[in-house]
Amino acid sequence: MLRPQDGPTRERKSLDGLWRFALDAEGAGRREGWWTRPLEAARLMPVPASYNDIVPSPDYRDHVGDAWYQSDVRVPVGWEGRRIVLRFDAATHRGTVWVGDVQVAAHEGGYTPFEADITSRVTPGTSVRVTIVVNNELTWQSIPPGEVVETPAGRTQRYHHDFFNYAGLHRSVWLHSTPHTHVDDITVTTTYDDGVGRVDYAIELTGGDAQVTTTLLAPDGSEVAGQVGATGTLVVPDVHLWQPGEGFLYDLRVALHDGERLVDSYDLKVGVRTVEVRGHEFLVNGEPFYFRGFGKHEDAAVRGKAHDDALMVHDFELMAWTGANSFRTAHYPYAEEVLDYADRHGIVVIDETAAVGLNLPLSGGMIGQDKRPTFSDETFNDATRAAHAQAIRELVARDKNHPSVVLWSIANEPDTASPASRTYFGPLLDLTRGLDPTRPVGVVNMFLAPAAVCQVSDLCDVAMVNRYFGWYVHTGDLEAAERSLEAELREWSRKGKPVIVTEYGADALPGLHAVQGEPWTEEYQAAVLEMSHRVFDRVDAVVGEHVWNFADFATSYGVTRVDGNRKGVFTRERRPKAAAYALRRRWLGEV
Ligand code: BDP
Repeated sequence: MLRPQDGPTRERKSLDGLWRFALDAEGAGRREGWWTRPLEAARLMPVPASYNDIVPSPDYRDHVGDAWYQSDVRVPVGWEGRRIVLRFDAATHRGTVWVGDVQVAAHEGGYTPFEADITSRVTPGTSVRVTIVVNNELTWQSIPPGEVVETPAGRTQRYHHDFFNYAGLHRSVWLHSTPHTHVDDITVTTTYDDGVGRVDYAIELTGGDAQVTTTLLAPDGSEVAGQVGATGTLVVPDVHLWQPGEGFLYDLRVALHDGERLVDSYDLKVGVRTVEVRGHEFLVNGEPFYFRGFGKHEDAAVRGKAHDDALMVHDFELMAWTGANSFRTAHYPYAEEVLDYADRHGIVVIDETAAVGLNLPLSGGMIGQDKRPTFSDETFNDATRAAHAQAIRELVARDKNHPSVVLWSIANEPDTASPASRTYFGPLLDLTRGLDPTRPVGVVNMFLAPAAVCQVSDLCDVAMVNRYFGWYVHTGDLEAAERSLEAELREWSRKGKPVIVTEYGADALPGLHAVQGEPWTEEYQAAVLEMSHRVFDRVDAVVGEHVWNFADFATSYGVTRVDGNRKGVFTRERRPKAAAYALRRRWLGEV
């Protein structure tokens, strides 16, 4: 699905701002038709934002169920005769949308966009009521999953993943217009040989017939290649590659013509690069690439999981300050603005679905609390897999053209010690490869499924492993941790694939210091990283280190969480802990 853009044939209008808002834990709104009238007893809620921390009340923070947003939207007068589309960049975890009294869209999954053609429902120049009910319940069949349980306190949301279940309209809302005959989708794949680039493209158009032309433009606006036809190859002499550290981008301009008349036009950024796994190596443009960086979260005070350009640019600047060259979108697809930024700056991305917590023996760093089997008819079943498959389809459809994305992660730390995980994941890995044959794919492994136990590692292209030696295992004993980490990574090396350590680290409370190696101190967190780095440097198959986490983040409550997860090398306010300086020393050679 193409993003809205302004251009010679297209226009977009942001609907961000303050919307009328009402919580509806009882689900009355769907029975009573709240979309048919102005929301009663509404308060104003910012969009984009998670609603949970905006109002200081457990009713908001711990809300389970429906939440209604409503706004009166004026359709630009100049859009007469055009196709008009309403788009939500995200509604977490599902949303149903009405324009006036009519339902126009329903979407499942809180981290991918959806839209509705509302041309027949609106009149340019007039105002229309837009209502969306957003629901945050996680079930055995949602991605991510969870379980709503009845407790004396009422309905309570439980989940096995380690970040707070923020909800609401986390990303922008758009009204946009296109011509009726328009470019509906673009798929681009790239390669090069001997200095000559190839951009293979496929254009889908809808709404009528038109002649398709494609032009590839250099950043100075000069034309480097052009072609007629909905599918084809653009040949780029003296290609300037997209490289880690140098986000060189061309513009692919797709134009639809009816005779001389321009019908539609869409510009897509294109980076020419290749990705390949060969033996123990992960190659970008044929060169071994070593991932240095972080698992991140979309998380900040007040706004929760909302996208925010100021915070995004600051996070990228801080990553650059540490010397990072890459990150993983743990544990869900991030806002598209983040991938655009990564494209432009040559930052490498591991792109992850929201399939986190498919692991009943494990929960937020605690083991053995839940004895039920992970995969069964009553727990994660065929319907879960169908929802998971849809999450993969939407991720690939959204992000397939980003040069920064080099690897798909279709799940974080599922229970791959269970034999049933193979039947569950085999078809999903095949599906991903079918959707995108150009990128490797994997499943992020957890410590209960080491190399000899994991049921899916041979189905993955890359070993992505999360390990907490020195923290959950061998707490406070870095010598034992170093031996165990090395032994384990050597086991993984024997699989003959590149190994990326997608998580390692330790919690630290900023300001807590000790001269001895005491867990929770800043010194100990830095020492765990340094110990891990010594091991990584001894094991050739290790081609990447992503510290968990870039910054402290909110979680559900638990005895191992002190105001959230404190494994950030930055605090939640983005102040550095000692570990951030340790990374600068390693990644930039700064002393
Ligand atoms: C891993 C998870 C991650 C957690 C982390 C931790 O992948 O989401 O936050 O451990 O315990 O199990 O800090």
